[in-house]
Amino acid sequence: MTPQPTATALPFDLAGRRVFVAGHRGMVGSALVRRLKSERCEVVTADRNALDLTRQSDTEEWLRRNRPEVVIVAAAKVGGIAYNNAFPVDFLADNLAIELNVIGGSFAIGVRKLLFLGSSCIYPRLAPQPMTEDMLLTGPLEPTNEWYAVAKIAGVKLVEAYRRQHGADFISLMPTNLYGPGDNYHPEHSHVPAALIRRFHEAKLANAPSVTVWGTGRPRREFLAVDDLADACVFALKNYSDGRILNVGTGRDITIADFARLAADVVGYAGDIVFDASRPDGAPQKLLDVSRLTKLGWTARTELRDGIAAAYQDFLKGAGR
Ligand code: GFB
Repeated sequence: MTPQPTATALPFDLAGRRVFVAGHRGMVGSALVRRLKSERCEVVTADRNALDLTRQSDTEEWLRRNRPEVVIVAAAKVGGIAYNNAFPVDFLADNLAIELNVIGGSFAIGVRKLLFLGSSCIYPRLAPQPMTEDMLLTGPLEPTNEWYAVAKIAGVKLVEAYRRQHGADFISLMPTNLYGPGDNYHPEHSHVPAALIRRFHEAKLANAPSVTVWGTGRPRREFLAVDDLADACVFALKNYSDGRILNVGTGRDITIADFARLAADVVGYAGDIVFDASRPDGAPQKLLDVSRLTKLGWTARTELRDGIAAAYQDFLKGAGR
């Protein structure tokens, strides 16, 4: 039997609700678990060895048994520019499977509210900057991460489709590039903030005369602290119910060269920075227009330098090993 949607009034109250954070071991999921501690809700999670979200019947069965009322889809196969480029099947197929299973399974058990996390790479490579939510599907994607982007666009559309066809209170947020505690510090698979924290740290210890940064250093990126994203997710769960996607960022970007200098400074590396232009730059600029979220009443709080300093402390605590 198809569950009947229950109209949800805003603000949506999280108090007393069972909230499933799918992907709680990842950087985003663990920030969500931290943030939800200050809401009076019950957080439920599933360990990877107990539940593989790419398996449909297992996921459906888990959801039926655990009956969350709220679901946050923070589970995804993620990685930086090189990882995305090298494993197209994994990025496309795993993410599509997770989306179908978690979103479809949530609807099947009558979940009251679901939040899906997309990515700023869903927008066209050469979208006018800053990118508004309306830029979705207006041009070709950046080739280095189009597999991931196509999967995330499918997720966004699935959420929209459940709302349109069944009136489900499902929403999608599009975070910009993220960094923070719990990041993946793998030298090849990571995103640029974690990669550079590790590389500058190791160069500092080795007294290396120079550090290589991929690409030309000219691309511009907007970096959001993951704890700010978690706060935006809680804000959106409570205050947003609309089929339109919602960008989450700081509204400010920086060149990779300037970001590398900032990271080197935070880590305390004083040697040279050289650029390896044989490595891909990816999209020339990714800056989100965050005015819709700002008008709703949410803005990012963490200054980039402070956030990178906190991420470095996390790395030093052993997260990077
Ligand atoms: O973080 P990143 O891999 O993701 O790379 P994207 C950002 C920029 O940093 C690119 C440069 O211009 C890279 O060339 N860069 C410099 C480096 N040094 C390094 C390094 O050591 N490692 C990495 N990784 N980059 C991501 C997607 O694209 O955007 C994700 O791959 C996600 O899946 C995210 O969608 C939002 O910004 O290029």
